[in-house]
Amino acid sequence: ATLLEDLTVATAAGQLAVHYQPTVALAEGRTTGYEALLRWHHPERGLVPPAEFVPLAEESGVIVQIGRWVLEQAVRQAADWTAEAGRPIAIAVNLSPRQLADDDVVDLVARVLTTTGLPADQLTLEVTEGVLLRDVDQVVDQLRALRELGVRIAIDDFGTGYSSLSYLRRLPADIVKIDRSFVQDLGSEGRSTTLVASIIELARSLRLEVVAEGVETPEQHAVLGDLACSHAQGYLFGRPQPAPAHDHGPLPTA
Ligand code: G
Ligand code: G
Ligand code: NA
Ligand code: MN
Repeated sequence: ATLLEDLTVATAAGQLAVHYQPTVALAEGRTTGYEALLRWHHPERGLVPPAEFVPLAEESGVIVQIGRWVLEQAVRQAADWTAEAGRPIAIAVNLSPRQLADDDVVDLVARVLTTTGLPADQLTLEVTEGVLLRDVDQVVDQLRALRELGVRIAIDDFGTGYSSLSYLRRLPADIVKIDRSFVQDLGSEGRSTTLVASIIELARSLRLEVVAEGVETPEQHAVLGDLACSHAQGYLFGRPQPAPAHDHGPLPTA
């Protein structure tokens, strides 16, 4: 079978898993939420990286079904963690261009929030500049409708695209995630530090929250603290990991 044929049955076969990576509020130094990251345990090939199968899923459209499953799992998990922790635990879910273009996405998100009881402001949907390669007016309409539900929108991998500033202008957003390629050189390379400082300042002026991605060292952490960066993710704080194992069962469909 081809990789795509295998992927088409992977959800039903229980081969997909959602892993969770913490997001930390730097001032308080505690976890405020998690990003959901998809994993595929292929029966013969082993762990297939998302970089290999997400583009395939996107191109074929299978991402719509898979993405719905990820959203259901992740939002349910955040609702459980919130109940266990006794404080709000946020969840960020990646939304591909195709998923965002899907007519049902707003209803789907609304239904998953209702079913799980997770407050809408605890869900962030992450999009990349790839969404601008589609019908921009439709994308903006969908993002507005999602925000009207109370959900937050994050621009992922910020700074790496050809048009980062233009998508800040065009897309309704609440959060920018600074791509890890900038964070990598923090402290050791003057230009990267200046660039990250500028992105943080820009975000502040636009009243956007900032998440620095890919923080691996105490030095990077310290520089981000000096720059008053609000949130961060990275191996220093936690790797993507499976949620504590217990079966949540299928979500009832409305
Ligand atoms: O998970 P890393 O661990 O390897 O993720 C690699 C890429 O796959 C990232 O660009 C990430 O945004 C994407 N990705 C991971 N999980 C999902 C998902 O649930 N949906 C979509 N659309 N992309 C995902
Ligand atoms: O494109 P997106 O930002 O959604 O993808 C996140 C990717 O970054 C995932 O593949 C995740 O496993 C990876 N990642 C998360 N934290 C770190 C880190 O500290 N270092 C590196 N190298 N990768 C990271
Ligand atoms: Na992401
Ligand atoms: Mn990213």
